[in-house]
Amino acid sequence: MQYENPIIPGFHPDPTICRVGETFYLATSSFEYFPGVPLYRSQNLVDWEPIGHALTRDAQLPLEGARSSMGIFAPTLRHHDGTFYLVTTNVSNGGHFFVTADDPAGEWSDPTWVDAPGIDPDLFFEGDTCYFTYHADDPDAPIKQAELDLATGELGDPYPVWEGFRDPYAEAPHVIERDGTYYLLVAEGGTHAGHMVVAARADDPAGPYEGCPDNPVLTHWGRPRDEIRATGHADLTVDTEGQWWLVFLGIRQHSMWPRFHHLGRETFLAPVSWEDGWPVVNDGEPVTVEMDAPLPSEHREESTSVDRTDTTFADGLGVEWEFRRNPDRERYETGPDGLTLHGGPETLDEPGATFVGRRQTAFDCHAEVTLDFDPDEGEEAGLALVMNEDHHYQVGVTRRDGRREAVVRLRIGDATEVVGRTPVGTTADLAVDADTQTYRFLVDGEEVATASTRYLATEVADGFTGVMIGPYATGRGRTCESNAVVERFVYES
Ligand code: 6LW
Repeated sequence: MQYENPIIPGFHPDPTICRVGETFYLATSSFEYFPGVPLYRSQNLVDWEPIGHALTRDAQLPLEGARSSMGIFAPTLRHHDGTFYLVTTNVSNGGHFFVTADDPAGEWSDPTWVDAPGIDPDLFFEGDTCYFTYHADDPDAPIKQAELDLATGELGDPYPVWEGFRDPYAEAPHVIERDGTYYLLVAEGGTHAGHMVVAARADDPAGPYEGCPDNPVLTHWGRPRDEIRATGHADLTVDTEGQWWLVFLGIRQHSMWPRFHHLGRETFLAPVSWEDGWPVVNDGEPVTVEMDAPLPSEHREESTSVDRTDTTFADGLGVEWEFRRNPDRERYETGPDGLTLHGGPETLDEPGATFVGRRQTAFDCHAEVTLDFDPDEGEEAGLALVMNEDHHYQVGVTRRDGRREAVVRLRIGDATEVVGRTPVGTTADLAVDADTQTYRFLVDGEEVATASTRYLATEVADGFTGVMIGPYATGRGRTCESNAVVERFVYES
């Protein structure tokens, strides 16, 4: 059956997957965004339904002071004895912890904290033992393991399980069992062009592990012209037909030179076969956008090509919406008028700005807000494209020298520039039309300015996330007196 990669487009790095019955569940890392750790569900590994987040309460996800691309790093999602476990690391507050749930679409527990260094924790259950395997931030022993007491979060004495293939910074370990053999998947080479997946196996979950003679089992290193690059950080699952699958992160780079990517690291899928007891990914071939593989159940061709949000916020914020760090909830009111934003003194140049976004999931997309806003002098509200506090673009309504106008402002590192202005009424349609290279900003249907996508790309902005699109409001140094009402938001790729 044909399917398209990425299976979950837009900023969805470090995917982890498990299957319960005929349903697959997948989670990705979320860094400074709240709620944290988005969760998805699928029957066929290609059509994924968002079912919410694992970390929905401030007590689970303290992001106070989290710098951009810090906060929540890679998770592992597993199911054991009727309970879902999600283990991850808040690198900004508290370190490793796990939460549990009976239904991943429901509420998850408060954290059980686990005291160990490093990132990328994994859980593997065998009998009454839970093995906690992690990147230990120790070049002499990058991947360590210890037995975990699930009741207390206490760890036994850690021990090294594998020195890795060739990179002292081996990370992202996952232990998976197949036919009585224990496999260790690890990422090496860093999360950019050198990224790779390497494998090892053992007769016991605690090792000793021997490396696959054909490592790396997946890499796009050395393929600079491929659209898909940086493949790595993988997790394995098997479907009900016994077909194995690898989910992993990758990037889709712009087709022109030099290569940039601004959608972030996305989630990809490839089939896995086994030869001499070792995993072979996609028959040893590079992963492509168009794939053909024996999916576990019917896949509706058209379903993955359109990602659409069209909302008046009458039912509140859907699961696709996330805030940058823990939000001041009084600044966001949904109801029959739409989403009312109360701008604070913070602009998008600083943490705490009034902004809520959803992922940009395709190079070619359209986003639009219908905004009802009559600003006082210096107040502003509109539609923003955000990578981080130092790299963001926005089209907003403001008042300057008594005149109400729409402005297009670009923040690119140390430079901030207003690149377009036009008079505007108290109700305005503010839109962005995007393709691979360019964002076009429109006010009431008329193009006001354009900007290159490349200056929001990871290669410029750095970091682990991807562009988020959504409404913002700011008093630009003081609290807004005027409320900005987003009557409607539309996003379509
Ligand atoms: C993730 C680690 C990594 O925890 O980046 O490049 C971190 N590899 O595995 C954030 O995605």
